[in-house]
Amino acid sequence: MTTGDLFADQQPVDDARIVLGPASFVLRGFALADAPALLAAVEAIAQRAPFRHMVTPGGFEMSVALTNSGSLGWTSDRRGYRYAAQDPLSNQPWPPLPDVFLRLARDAAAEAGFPGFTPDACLINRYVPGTRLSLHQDRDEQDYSAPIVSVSLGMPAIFLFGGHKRADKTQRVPLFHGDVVVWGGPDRLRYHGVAPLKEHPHPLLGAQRINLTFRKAG
Ligand code: MD3
Ligand code: FE
Repeated sequence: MTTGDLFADQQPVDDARIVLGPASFVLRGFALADAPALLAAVEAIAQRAPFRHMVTPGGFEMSVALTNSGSLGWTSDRRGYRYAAQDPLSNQPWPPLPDVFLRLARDAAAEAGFPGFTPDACLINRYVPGTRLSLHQDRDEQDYSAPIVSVSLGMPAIFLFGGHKRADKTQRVPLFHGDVVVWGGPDRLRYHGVAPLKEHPHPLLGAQRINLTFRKAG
């Protein structure tokens, strides 16, 4: 028996990266040092573009609250999902991407093999205990060759990483404060979601989880 068999049910580790798929990596703690600056920037963004519960085209209110930063922001209503340059609550542009966001997204993407990543959108999701995100694909962006970079802050969550079909088996990946995940190439359109959050209060954020996802939407 090889050590590969012994650890067959573990994720393979390559330095501090956990390999989720052919082009998907967890960078454990990559954003830890920047977390206070990232959270201060989120607060400033939320003063101009408050967190809100979007309504899906099917008429359901999402349990996750969200806002956006960048030249494009993701929105949803009865008419569908789309990226828009203006916040529909204010009819003003979304707050621009702060330097600390841009630098972290670019550095994390480069670390995972995607040099030159320049996002134009950051979706900011806010979870409280019991909140979940059901399995979905992210397909509202123009260019699937760009990766998505995600930053987890606050309470831990179980990320569900599926395959290319909704019914494919999902891997359960715990994500902690400061973790960064990069998804690209052949993994870009895989189904994914977040299991209902358990209450594990975090020193900086209390009973909340904030997730930033950086995208090239336009
Ligand atoms: C894998 N957010 O906002 S981020 C989303 O933790 C979203 O808030 C989750 O899914 C969260 O759409 C997960 C990670 C993520 C984002 C996009 C992906 C993983 C992805 C696209 C393809 C594959
Ligand atoms: Fe998603």
